Amino acid sequence: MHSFPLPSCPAKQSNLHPELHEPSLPVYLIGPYGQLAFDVICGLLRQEVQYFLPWTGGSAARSSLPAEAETTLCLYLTDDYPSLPEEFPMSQREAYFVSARRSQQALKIDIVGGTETALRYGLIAWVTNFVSREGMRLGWQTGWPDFEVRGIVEGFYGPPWSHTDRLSMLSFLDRYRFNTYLYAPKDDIYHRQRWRDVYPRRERQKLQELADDAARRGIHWIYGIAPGLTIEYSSQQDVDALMAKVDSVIDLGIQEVALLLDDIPETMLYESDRRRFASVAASHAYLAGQLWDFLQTRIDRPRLLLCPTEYCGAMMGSVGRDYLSELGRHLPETVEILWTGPDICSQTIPVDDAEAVAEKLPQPLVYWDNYPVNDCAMYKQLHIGPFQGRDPGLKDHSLGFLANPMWLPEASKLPLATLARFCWDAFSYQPARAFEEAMQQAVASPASLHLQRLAETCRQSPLDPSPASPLADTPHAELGDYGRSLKESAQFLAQFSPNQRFIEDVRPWLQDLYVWGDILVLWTEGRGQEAAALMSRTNADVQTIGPYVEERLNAGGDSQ
Ligand code: LTM
Repeated sequence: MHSFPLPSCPAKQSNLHPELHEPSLPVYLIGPYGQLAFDVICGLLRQEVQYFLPWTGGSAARSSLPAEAETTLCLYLTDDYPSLPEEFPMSQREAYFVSARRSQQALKIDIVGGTETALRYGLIAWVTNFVSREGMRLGWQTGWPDFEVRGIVEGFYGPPWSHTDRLSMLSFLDRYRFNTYLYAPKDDIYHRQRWRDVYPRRERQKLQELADDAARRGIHWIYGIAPGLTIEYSSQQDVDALMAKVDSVIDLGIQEVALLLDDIPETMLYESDRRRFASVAASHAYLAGQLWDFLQTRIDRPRLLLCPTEYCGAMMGSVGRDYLSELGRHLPETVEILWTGPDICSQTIPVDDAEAVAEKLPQPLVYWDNYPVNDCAMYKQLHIGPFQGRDPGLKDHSLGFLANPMWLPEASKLPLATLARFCWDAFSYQPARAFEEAMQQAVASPASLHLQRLAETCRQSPLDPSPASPLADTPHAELGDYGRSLKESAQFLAQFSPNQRFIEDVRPWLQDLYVWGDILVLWTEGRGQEAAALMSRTNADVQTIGPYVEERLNAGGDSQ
C-alpha cells in the first residue's frame, strides 16, 4: 500500500551534479553497517530488494568484493571518516554527510554520521535526493535538523489509536526523520483515570513492543503519566503508587517519562495538601522532584518532561500569579517543560512566546503543538492543512516540537509531513510548497489533485480560523461545474486513491464533500426542492464546504 513512502529531505549544503548516471547493479552494501543500510533502504523506504546486496564477505570489505561489484555503499561513523567538509558540524549528533562519486570504473557512495540515527537520516536523504527511476546523481550533501526534538504527542481526547496504528506511525516517524513519540492518550484509562493501576499483561506486551520498535528506529519513546485528577500530593501512599507505576513501565525498557499536569483542578483538592503545601506550584514541584529522584535511582541517563497546569500564554496566572516562576525555581534544571504556545491551540507561535516562558522557567522548553488535533469542540473539522505560523527563530529558544495529532492517524501524517520539513529546514519552509509535496507523498498523482480539492474545503482550523470561502471566486454560472468537480474528486479518491487507509480516515468528510457537491448541482439545475431535501439529510458531525454553500445560496443563489 502507498503510505507516505518517501519524505522530502532538504539539505543544509548541497553540490549535486545535474546529470543522471546509470549505476551497475546491485549496489553492494559494505562495511559493518551493511545490514542497517539494507533494512533502511528496502525495509523502511521500500526500494526494490534485488538492487541491493548486503555484503558479508570478509572484514576488509572492499578488498574482498567480487570483481563485478562496481557500485558500493558504505556507512561510516564520523570519527572513522577522513574527508568531511570543513563546515560539517561535528557537535550535531544528527548531522550526516552523503557523497556519491566515480573512482575509475567504480561508483562509491559514502554515508557518514556521528550516530546510527544520523546514518539512517543520511540513507533516507540518499534515496530521496540522489536516486530516481531514471538513474543516480553524483555529488555530495550534508544535512542536520534545526530542532533537536521532533515528533508527536499522542495526547488527544477520544478513542486512542490502535496498536497497529501506533506501529505504522513509528515507521512513518522513522521515514520522516522525527525522533520522539510521547505516549499520552487522554483516554487510555491507565494513563490518567486509573493511573495507579499497572497495565494488564496484554497491554504491557503492547507497550513493550512499541518501546522496542521505537528503540530499533532510534526514536525516543516517552511514557506520559497523568495523575493530577485524583492524586493526593502529600500522601506517601500516592507518591509510592506513582513510582510503582513508573517502575512498571521502566521494566518494559522505557527510559523517558513525562509527568502531565494539564487539564486538572487548579486548586488543591485535599485538606492534607493545603496544610502541607503553601501553593499548588509547591505540590507540583514536590511531585516532579520525587519522580526525578526516583528516575535517577533506576535509569542511567534519566529524562523527565513536565506539562504544568498553566501550559500556554493565555493560562498564565490562572493557577496563581507565581505558579510558573515557583515551578521554575524548584524544578531540577534538566526537566523539560511542555508548552502549547500563546494559546491551547496556537494560531501562531512567535519567538516572544518562548521568551515569556524563559522569564519564568529556566528549564528547556518543548512545544506541545496542538495541531492537527481535532478533539473536543473541533471534532467536525478535518485538519489536514500544513503547519504554518511557527517562527523559525524558535530553534534558538526551544528544543523543538511535539505535535498532537488527530484521532485519525493516517490523515494526521499529511500535516505531520509538513512539520518534518519545517523541523529540518525552518528558515526556508514554505507551507504551500511543503503541503504540495506532502499530498504527493500521501496519495501520489493524480489522486493528489483531488486531495487538494478536499483540502481547500477543510481549511478551517486553529491555524486558519476564518479561511476565505472556496466559493469566493466562483461565478454563479460556474457553481454547477464546481459542484460536479467536488463530486468527481470525492469519488476518485474513494475509488482510486493508492492509500486506502488514508481514505478510511477521511471518508465522512469525502462523503460530505460529495453530498454538498450534489446539492450545488441540483440547485443550479433548478431542482431546489431536491437540493433542500438533501441538505436536511447532511451529516451534522462533519464539516467541509457545507457552510460556504449555504452562505452562497442564502446570498441570492436562487434555484434557477
Ligand atoms: O494541550 C494540552 C496540554 N492538553 C489538552 C490536550 O490533551 C488536547 O488534546 C488539546 C486539544 O483539545 N487541548 C488540551 O488542552
